[in-house]
Amino acid sequence: MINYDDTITAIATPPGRGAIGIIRVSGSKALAITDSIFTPLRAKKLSERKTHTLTFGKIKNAEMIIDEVLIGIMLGKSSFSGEDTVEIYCHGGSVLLQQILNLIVNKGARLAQPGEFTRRAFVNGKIDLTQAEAVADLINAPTELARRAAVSQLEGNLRKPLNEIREILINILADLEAEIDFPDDISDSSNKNQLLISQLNKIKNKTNLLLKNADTGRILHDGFQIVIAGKPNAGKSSLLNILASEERALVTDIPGTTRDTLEVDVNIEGFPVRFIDTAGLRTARGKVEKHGIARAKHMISASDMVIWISDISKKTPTAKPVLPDEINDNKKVIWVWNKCDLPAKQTKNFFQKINEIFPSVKISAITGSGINELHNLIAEKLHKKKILADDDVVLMRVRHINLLRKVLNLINCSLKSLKSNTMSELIVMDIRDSLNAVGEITGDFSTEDLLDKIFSDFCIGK
Ligand SMILES: Nc1nc2c(ncn2[C@@H]2O[C@H](COP(=O)(O)OP(=O)(O)OP(=O)(O)O)[C@@H](O)[C@H]2O)c(=O)[nH]1
Ligand SMILES: [Mg+2]
Repeated sequence: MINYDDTITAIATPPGRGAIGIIRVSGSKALAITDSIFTPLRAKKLSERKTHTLTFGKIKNAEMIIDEVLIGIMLGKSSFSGEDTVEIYCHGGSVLLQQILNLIVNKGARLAQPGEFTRRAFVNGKIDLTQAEAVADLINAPTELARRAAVSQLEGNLRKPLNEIREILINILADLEAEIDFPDDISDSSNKNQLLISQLNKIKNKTNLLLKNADTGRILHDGFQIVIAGKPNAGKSSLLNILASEERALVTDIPGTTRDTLEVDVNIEGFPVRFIDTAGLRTARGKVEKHGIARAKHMISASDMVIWISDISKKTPTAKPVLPDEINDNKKVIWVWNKCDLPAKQTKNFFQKINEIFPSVKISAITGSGINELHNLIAEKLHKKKILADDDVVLMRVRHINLLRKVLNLINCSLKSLKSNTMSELIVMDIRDSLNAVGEITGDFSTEDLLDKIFSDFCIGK
């Protein structure tokens, strides 16, 4: 169980050399501990200074000077964590930072756990859980679009509609409970039912609106996985290299060159896209290739999209396209004809068949022709999921999405119960569960285990 009463400290800057390094101290003894190792040049001790001031001086271990530093203090509620906070800006050497950190720990601070400063901000009521999660998402944002979505959430754009839903649920609950406690008071039950239905529909609309962009949010948070698959020698690795703009994968004219999967991250119109090169699919020759092909098939089934790459200069042995069973949905396939710099050996009929089933494009991974068209096809699929406006709420975490789907289900159940005149007690239970689910998103209703899980993904010092 985490203790929120002690004073915590951590290096807040990444490891390695840098112009400056930052150490954070937060808690009731932050000022006293730092004062005990700090000699200000002119000004008063830190504990005598006002909030949001900077003080220049020296960090000393007994009489030995460790570094010249600038120290910022933010007191009580006005700090990020909601408690007295000291930030030491020193030179950015890792030995130096470690030494200052050790001094602070020796004076009574505890090393902070990952995300513990943010966790304290949450516990002290400075932010709700959606905003705490947005802090991590902002730091991890792989693209500009993901950054915008995280900032929007940090600004409270998810918190606000959730609070509105919560208010409505609380009102409904109060009315229903009153009805159960004082059944004789029901003056106009059909009117009341109408009101209840309209309130429930209001929640339903708000929840649906939040879930509308869930798909986009998941991609911004987790990335969009595109697997490049096909027969050996079709040009998968060559395509990966051209998409990555560098020679990442080994290319040879020997079929079966690629055994393992190879990943490259590319930004396509703001969406973080991961292309995965895989082993060519055929009857495996040897143990290594067998493992490689199994891995390729696993990647195909877990992917968001498959680029099926086919050599246009080779006659296809079957009259119909044959794709691996792992492609469980034809809609996630883009058919790419590669080697268009060579004469095509396909029948007109076959081309036509492909065009009827899949979006397709002709490219040459050697000359680069058709790559723009392929890029556009991918972007088109992603654009369908594009965020509409800057302040649009985009659910980025599966946790939020699942809990809101639960709310939606419960509200639908309540609506059904009302129509079939089921007892109010059952509706009350559903409304209470909805309230708890909303509370779990915002953190009004949370357990230490849940908080441990959420904050363990954070950096140390945040
Ligand atoms: N003419 C021509 N040759 C290509 C093209 N793309 C790839 N090749 C050649 O085809 C051969 C196989 O290319 P790779 O990119 O290694 O093919 P692969 O699909 O990754 O093959 P495996 O890893 O064996 O499954 C190499 O000799 C490439 O130079 C193309 O567009 N045109
Ligand atoms: Mg290859």
